[in-house]
Amino acid sequence: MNADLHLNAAATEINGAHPQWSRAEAQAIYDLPFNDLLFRAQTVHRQNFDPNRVQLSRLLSIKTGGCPEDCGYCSQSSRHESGLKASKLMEVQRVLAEAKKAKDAGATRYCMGAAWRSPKERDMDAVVAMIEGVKELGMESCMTLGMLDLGQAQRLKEAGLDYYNHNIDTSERYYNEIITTRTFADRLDTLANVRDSGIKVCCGGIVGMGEEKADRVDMLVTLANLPEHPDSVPINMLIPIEGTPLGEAEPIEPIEFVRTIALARIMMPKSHVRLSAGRTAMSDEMQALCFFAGANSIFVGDTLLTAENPGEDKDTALFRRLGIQPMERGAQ
Ligand code: SAM
Ligand code: DTB
Ligand code: SF4
Repeated sequence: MNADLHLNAAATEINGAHPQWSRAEAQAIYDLPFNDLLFRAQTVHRQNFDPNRVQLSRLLSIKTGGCPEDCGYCSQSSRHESGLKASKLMEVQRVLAEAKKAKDAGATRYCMGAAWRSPKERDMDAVVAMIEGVKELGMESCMTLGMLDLGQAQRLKEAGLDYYNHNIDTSERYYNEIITTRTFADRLDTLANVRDSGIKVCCGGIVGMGEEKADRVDMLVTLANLPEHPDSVPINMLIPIEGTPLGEAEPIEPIEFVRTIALARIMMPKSHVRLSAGRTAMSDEMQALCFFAGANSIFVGDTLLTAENPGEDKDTALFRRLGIQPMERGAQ
């Protein structure tokens, strides 16, 4: 079947909302000849964004390790022997000093992550102070603290939180192979609470966890069929961590990864698709293909939460070679 046919056939409008996707439609696009897929993804990208601008986010782990959850990929779960040292919630002033450095290095969004199942009441005052401080610096704020009920989400919104990251991680079908301590439905509940409180949603997943191609497609179909598309869609490539159940996982084939990015771009045309974890294991050429396929956000800095990231020098050099400019704050 040719690409144009899919262009017209794919996605059905329901009640004037964004198009709903069937698995079959999405799978057919994922499977297009690579050049057709990339051409189409780049066309959608150009209709919605400046193709030569990429948004820069900076991550900080505000509470590391000792997490009660059993996510099979994660260095921070207390159930795996990753050798990571657990630490307590960071002091607000230290977090804000790091945020200031990130701002000076060009990041427009500051993302703070905690290894919690969900935030505890006793931690909320500090978390609120962190959000307020990041906002005062003139950066967008993002947090990822685990599950939230509606009241917690509303409290974060009142503090001025712009984005909340909570990933579905994989397809509903494959999910139980990776995490048993919280369900796929729990994840969707948290996403609904975040959305209903008026905070923008950042939601994506991980590829390269031994899933099938159909799982990658289904994960994106779930995201694209949410009541609203997430504002940001982080696509992480598994960073295999020694001592975790996925420490020996086979790396994903790079072309499959690029296909995943392209499908995300096509199905969620106005979302920022983030080329997220795993860039240290990618060649410059693979990253360039991901940008061509519609990725337009990255994490900068030499650490993510606990794992390595390429760092400023490498990214500056890559951007120069590709003629890419950082996106301004709040710009498309
Ligand atoms: N504890 C919170 C939670 O899980 O909701 C927030 C932090 S958690 C580390 C954020 C996301 O990072 C996970 O949902 C997962 O998608 C991603 N992630 C964690 N470890 C990873 C790894 N080793 N490789 C790739 N992505 C990873
Ligand atoms: C997301 O999707 N990726 C980021 C962010 N959201 C919080 C985290 C990546 C973590 C990579 C592994 C680590 O640093 O421990
Ligand atoms: Fe805990 Fe989040 Fe890691 Fe899961 S991904 S073990 S919830 S820190």
